[in-house]
Amino acid sequence: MASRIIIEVVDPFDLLRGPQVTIKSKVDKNNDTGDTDKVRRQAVRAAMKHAWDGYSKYAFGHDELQPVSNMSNDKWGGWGVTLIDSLDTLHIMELYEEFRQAVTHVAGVDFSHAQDGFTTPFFEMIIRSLAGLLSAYEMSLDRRLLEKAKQVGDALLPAFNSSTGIPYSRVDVNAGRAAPSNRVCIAEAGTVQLEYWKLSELTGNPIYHKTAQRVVDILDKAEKPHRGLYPIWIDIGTGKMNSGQITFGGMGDSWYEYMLKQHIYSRGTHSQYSRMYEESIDAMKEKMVKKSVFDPDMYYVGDLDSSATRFSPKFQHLTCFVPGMLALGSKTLDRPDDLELAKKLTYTCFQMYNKTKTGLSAEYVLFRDESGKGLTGKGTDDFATVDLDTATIAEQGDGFYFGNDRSYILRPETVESLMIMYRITGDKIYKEWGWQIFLDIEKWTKTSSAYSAYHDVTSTKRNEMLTDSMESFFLAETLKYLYLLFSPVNYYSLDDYVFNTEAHPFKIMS
Ligand code: DMJ
Repeated sequence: MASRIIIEVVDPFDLLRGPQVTIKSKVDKNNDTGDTDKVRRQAVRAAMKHAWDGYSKYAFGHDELQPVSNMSNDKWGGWGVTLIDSLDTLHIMELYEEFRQAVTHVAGVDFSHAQDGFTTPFFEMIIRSLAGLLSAYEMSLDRRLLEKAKQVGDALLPAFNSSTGIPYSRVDVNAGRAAPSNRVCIAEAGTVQLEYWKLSELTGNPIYHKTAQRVVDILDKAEKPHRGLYPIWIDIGTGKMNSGQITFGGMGDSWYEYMLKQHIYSRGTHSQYSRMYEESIDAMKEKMVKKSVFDPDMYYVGDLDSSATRFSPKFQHLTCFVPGMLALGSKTLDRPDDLELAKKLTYTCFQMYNKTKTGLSAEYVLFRDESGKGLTGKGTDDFATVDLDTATIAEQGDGFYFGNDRSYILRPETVESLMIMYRITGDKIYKEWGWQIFLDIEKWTKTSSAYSAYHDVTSTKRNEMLTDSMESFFLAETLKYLYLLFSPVNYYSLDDYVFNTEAHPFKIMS
C-alpha cells in the first residue's frame, strides 16, 4: 500500500497568536486523483487570490468591491460582508496571511451597531456573516471569532420578537428591535436554523436554537395547499402561508435545503426534519419536475402557483442547488431514485452554461411544457405565468428559451451541485463541467481587480456587459465549491461537514 504523505506547512496565523506551531496542511495531496486536479485547484486558488487582493486594495472592510470602477460600497450595512464571507475560503485555500489580516479586522468591528438609519437584512446577515464567523471559528479556534459570531447572533435575535415568533425580515440593530412588516418569505424565515443551532452548540446557550426552531414547528403544522409544498409568503401575525408561488428557486429554495441539512447536522436524531424533507421532495417530483420537448434528457423544476395547480415552466439558476441537495438526500436517506433525478437536473444546469455564446448561464431559462404548446396567460403579482409566444421571449436556446433577465451574477448553485455530484457518484464528468465553467468565468468576468457580474450571457460584447458588481457569494461559494471539486474528497468531507446555504462548512454535531 502506498504510504500517505501529508505536506507540512507553517501557518503564519498561528505565529502571531502564540508559540510557533507547525500544522499539517489539511489538503491530503497524496490522495489527489492526479496532476490535473492539482493544476486546476491552484488555478481556482489564484482566482480567489486575485479577487481578494482587489478587494483588499480598494475595498478592505467595506461590504463589496465594485470590480470595474474599483470603488467600494456598503450596501449591506457596512459590516464588511465580503471580508467575513471570505474568511473560511481563505483558510480552506491555505491563504493564511490573508486570513490573519481579515481576522484582525473582524476583531475590531462592533456588530452591535449598524449605520444610522439602516435596517439590517436578517437572513442575509445570518447566512453570510454569522455563518462565516462560526465556520472560521471552527477552523481556527480563534475565540475572537466566536465572540463576534455571538455579537452578530445577539444583534439580529430581535427579528423573532413578533406575536407568533415568526421573524421579521429586517432589524434595526441600533434600536434593538425588528423593523415591522406583515410578511416574510419562507427562505428568509427558514434559513437561519442551522446557524443559530451551531451558535447554541458552540456557546452552550440553547436559546438561539429554540427560538429559530419555533419557525419550523409553526410551518410544519400550518395548512398547506399540498402536503410538503409551501407558498412562499408567511403572514407574520398569524403564521399562515396563504400567498405567493411555490418554488425551489428564489424565496423558497433554502427552506427545503435546511430540512435536509438540519437532519444531517443533528445526525438524524429528530425525525421531524427528514419527514418534512421527504414530503417536500415527493411533492416536488410529483408536481414540479418536467422535461423539455426539444431535448428529452433535459429535466427541470418549474414553479407552481399558491394553490399548487398552475405550473410555470421557468427554471432558475438558483434552483440548480436542487441536484446537489437531492444527491445528498439520496445518500443520507437512502433514496436512490433521487440520485437519478439529480443526474438529469445537473445535466440541465450545465447546459444552461454550455449552450450560451459565453458559456455563462442566465438567471433563468424557460421551457415549453411536455405538450409542446407552451403556456399563455397573464402573470399576477404572486405568480408569473409565461407566454412563450410574446416578444418578451426573444431568443430560443437549444432546449430552452431565454427570458428578459439574462444576467450571470457569479452565482454558485451549479458548481455547488457539481462538487456534491462528483463526491457522491465519483463520475469525473462533473469535474470537466466545472472546469469548463471556471474557464468561462475567467474569460468573460475577470477584471483588473477581481470578477464582475455580466449583464447578458448571450452577448459577447464583453466590455459593455460588465456590471461593476461582485457579490460576496462569489468568494464564499463559487470559488470555494470549485476548489473543493478539484480537491481530494476527504478534504472537508461530506461525512464530517454540512455546508450552510452560503457554503460555510459546519462540523456535524458530535
Ligand atoms: C446565496 O446567498 C445563498 O446560496 C442563498 O441561499 C441563495 N443564493 C445566493 C447565491 O446565489
